[in-house]
Amino acid sequence: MRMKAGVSGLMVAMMLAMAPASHAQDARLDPMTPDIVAKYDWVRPEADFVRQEVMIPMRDGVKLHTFIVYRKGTTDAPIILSRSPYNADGHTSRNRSQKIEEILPVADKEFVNDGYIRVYQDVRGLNGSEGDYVMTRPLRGVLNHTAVDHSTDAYDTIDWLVKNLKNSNGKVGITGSSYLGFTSLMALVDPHPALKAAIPQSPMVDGWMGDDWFHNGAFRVFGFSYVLGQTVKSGGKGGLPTGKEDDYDTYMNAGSAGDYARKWGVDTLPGVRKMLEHPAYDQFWQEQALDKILGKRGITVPTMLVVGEWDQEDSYGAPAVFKALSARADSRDKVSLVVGPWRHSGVNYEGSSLGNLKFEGDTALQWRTRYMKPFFDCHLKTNPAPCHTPRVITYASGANQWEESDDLAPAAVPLYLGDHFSASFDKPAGEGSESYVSDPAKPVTTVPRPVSLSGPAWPTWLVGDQRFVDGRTDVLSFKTGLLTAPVHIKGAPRVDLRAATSGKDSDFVVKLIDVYPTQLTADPVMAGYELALGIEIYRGRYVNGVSTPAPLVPGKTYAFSWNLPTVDHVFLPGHRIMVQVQSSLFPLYDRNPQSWVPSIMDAKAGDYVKATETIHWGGKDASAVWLPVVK
Ligand code: PG9
Repeated sequence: MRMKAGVSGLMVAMMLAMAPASHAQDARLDPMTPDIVAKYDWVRPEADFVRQEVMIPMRDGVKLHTFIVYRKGTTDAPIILSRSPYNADGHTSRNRSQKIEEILPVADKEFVNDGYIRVYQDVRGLNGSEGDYVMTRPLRGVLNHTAVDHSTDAYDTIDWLVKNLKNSNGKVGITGSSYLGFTSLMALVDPHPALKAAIPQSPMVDGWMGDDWFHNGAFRVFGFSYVLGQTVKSGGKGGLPTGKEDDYDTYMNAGSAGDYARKWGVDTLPGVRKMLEHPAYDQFWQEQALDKILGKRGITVPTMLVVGEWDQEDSYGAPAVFKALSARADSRDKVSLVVGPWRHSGVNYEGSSLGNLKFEGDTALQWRTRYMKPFFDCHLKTNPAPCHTPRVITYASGANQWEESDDLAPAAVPLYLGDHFSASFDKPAGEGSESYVSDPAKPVTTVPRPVSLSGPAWPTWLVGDQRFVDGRTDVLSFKTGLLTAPVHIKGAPRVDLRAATSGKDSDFVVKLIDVYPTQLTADPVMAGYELALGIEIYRGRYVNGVSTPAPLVPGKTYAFSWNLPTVDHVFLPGHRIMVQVQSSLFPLYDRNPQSWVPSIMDAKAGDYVKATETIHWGGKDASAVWLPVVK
């Protein structure tokens, strides 16, 4: 340090004292200090919440990774738990904000702002949790010989939470959509006494009947991509490396589902093999069907089941559980059903529109504030107001209004198919049939090509305008005249298709469609629109029993019968009702070879043959869609 003239000795002493000590220079990091550190706490002191990360021990010693989030100062608080395969850390760190409403999913806002504790947990074996992962792990019993399942894991988690969270009031609710809906339902089996309410949303209930993997025996090949992403530690994320091609071509070029799995190297994954090895409704599926399991046991915990009217993944589960529990005197009053105008899991997001459809305001928020919050409040708060939960809460699309009722309507009013492609509530005077050729080399596409099943169109494909198949000779469209009065349906329409095939196996797809007026100046996009209220497939080989596939007798007329998804819809005057029939819905579902093969998963190129499909109308074989008309 150079000194100015005249500086006193005292000043020199002071300046030396202020200079950085030489040992501080010595404390600088060695340039070769490794740069990776274990943790950064993004929750800063100014955050308006507490976010605890804990490992909760289960009865078998496995610890499950769990995040507990609540607003600072929360006391005497109910807990809402979700058990997820999709990363509890991610569920509780949206935006990395310092505001609680901004880190949690939007649907949690009303709860944490009203003093709830929110808990998200990684299911065993995934993300931060220990243990082995079995996809939708079956309950202990025939398929699961271990001591643990999602029912015990929920029990042990709830036990730990109520004993360790000093600011809780000891009451727990469970909720979540899809896989999280499945884990919510599992918690109802031998539930912990502190579990006071459940809201399973679009739960995966039966993977063969009509949830994620199969629908009435027809297989959704793109499930392999999900399995890859969820069950492979390294290299699994990002889906199959099929490129950006049209899925219609990609699946067609591969051949059968088994060929597709082999082509993309996923045939050895246990999750894929389990599907390939169980094409029929055998014990593997029967023993996992949660509607059957809960129907046998009943429930003790008040449960509100939720499903979207256009749920493209799990439309089957919630209504099936509602039906099974409603049939039991001990459970009927504990279960309610919500059907809203949503896509899969749409209830947790903004709900004022879906594709081209517009509703009256944010229907998802409306449900959350009018029904979900009061339901959890009345069961979980310390001194709650009494519960007034309607048994059935539905949004009537078409009329665009919420409805409360005691039950769905039975599918009791036949809408008959008739001559000249007519449809009518009156049985046709005569009888006859219409035919088409179904060619597995040119299956009917699910949505207009190019198809991307994992692309942005997937969540809204069910509300797409069905006019795109007009003109195909392998799609039959039967329709009513202009309606002069509203037709209100609330429940699951039932297809009764009297059909014959020239082949030995065949699929049938039925779409129930609201045809909008061709002049619609108020909403030109909807002019002439063909809006499906349900699109569902049925695999013919199961007509004599879902676990006993058998060849069809060529030319014999069968009664193929299956349900369309549960809806609440008003067909307005000036509209028409249409029923479309076809024999493929590709590439969403694998192609039926239409010749007999023991397992369609392994059909070979030469097995795929054209078949003539004949749909009967009138007389003793009167095809109809039975509508759950509200009287
Ligand atoms: N539908 C998804 C799923 C549920 C259960 C098993 C596999 C997939 C989901 O959205 O979570």
